Amino acid sequence: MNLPLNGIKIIDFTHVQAGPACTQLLAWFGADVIKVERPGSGDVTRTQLRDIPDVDALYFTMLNSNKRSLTLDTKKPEGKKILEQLIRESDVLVENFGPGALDRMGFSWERINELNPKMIVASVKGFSDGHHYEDLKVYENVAQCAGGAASTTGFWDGPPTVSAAALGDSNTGMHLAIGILTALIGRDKTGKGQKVAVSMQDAVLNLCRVKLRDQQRLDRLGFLEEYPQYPHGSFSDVVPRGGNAGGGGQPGWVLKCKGWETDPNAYIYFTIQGHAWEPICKALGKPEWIDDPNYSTAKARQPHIFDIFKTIEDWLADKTKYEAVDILRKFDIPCSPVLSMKEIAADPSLRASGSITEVPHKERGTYLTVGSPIKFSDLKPAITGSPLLGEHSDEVLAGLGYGPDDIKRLRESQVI
Ligand code: CAO
Repeated sequence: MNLPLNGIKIIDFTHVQAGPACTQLLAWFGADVIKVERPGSGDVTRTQLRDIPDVDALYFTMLNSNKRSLTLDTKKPEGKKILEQLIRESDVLVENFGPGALDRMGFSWERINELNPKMIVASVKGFSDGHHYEDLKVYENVAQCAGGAASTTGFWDGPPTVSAAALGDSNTGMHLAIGILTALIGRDKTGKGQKVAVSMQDAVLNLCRVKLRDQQRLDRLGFLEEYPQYPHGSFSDVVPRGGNAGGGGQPGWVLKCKGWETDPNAYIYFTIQGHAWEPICKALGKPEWIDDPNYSTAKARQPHIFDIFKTIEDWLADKTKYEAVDILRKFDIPCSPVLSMKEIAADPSLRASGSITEVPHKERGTYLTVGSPIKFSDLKPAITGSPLLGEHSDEVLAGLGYGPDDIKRLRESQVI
């Protein structure tokens, strides 16, 4: 299949999640992604949280599909030489090492630009260059705390809370992918490469923009009308944690359905969209609420919104989450069952669309992984299994002109 990124060669100098998520996306769309890994050990996620002894962990396999793996010790002179050769003939180098690691290895932006002025160098770091925390190493939850997500997630009577969604890792990788594609288009116009950087703090913040909106509204008004703290509770001078409240102008909450006592996910998310009030009342069998001045406007409803949610929960008590959504969807009410990972893994629609898919792996058999969430009319990426450590070393080196004897020697001296 002729894929849009065919012909784009990427040196994938990434590890853990943020960088690999970015390069995996580009590999799905046709780029030749060569993952450069330390001989003997490789990406740390190969061994983290293993479910099968001595086999690459799912953490690794689910972030590195469609790639090739080259082992290379880039601190050894011969390893550096090979990396230089790769840089000369590649389009993009992506890395997410700790601050300064690439420079210490001898591959500063200036040096790479000298080797290949068309090269795009894309980096993930915890904080932006020049930030007062620029020297810090960062993992997912650290980024969620630094980007404003943790202080605004959770319940008001509990501590700051991190999300299970990889806002710091995969989200930063997606931002970086957009940056790389933009730089590639820019290079078509200028003929020049450039440095592209995304910090995890900035990528989290970019998703928390409504909370920055709320801080400004709070500064001006002293309250936030859509938060559960309004009108009966109190506000301080910082955006509070709002539990499961809707983040836009629509009140919503996670509501119990039949079976919630034993099933931790027997819930739906229910949204009271302003103009859907009439259908909501009809769906709930409460037609008298439609014109009641205590209920008919969003403002009138807010002081007793939790009583309204309680009434909806009473209505939900004899309905499973699926039955409830099947009724509510007929009334055009924005809602969804709270789905467990087990339900998602078995969801036939997600499988049919390719959003989750089973792929073969040389050592673990097939494994379930995510496919492209981006759908195209003319492209359905085929997801292939992740490479074994160094699986493609020989073929990549042969492509650079190394013969079997050279490769044997490089292996014996642990350069690859
Ligand atoms: N050959 C030789 N050396 C290699 C190598 C290779 N193929 N690949 C990596 N190394 C070396 C690096 O050069 C570095 O050496 P120095 O520290 O001596 O310069 C060393 O390995 C460690 O790299 P690191 O600092 O990136 O690794 P770490 O485990 O200490 O830190 C992490 C991990 C993620 C905290 C850090 O990389 C980081 O902050 N990255 C930026 C933010 C980020 O992406 N975080 C996401 C983490 S989860 O997605």
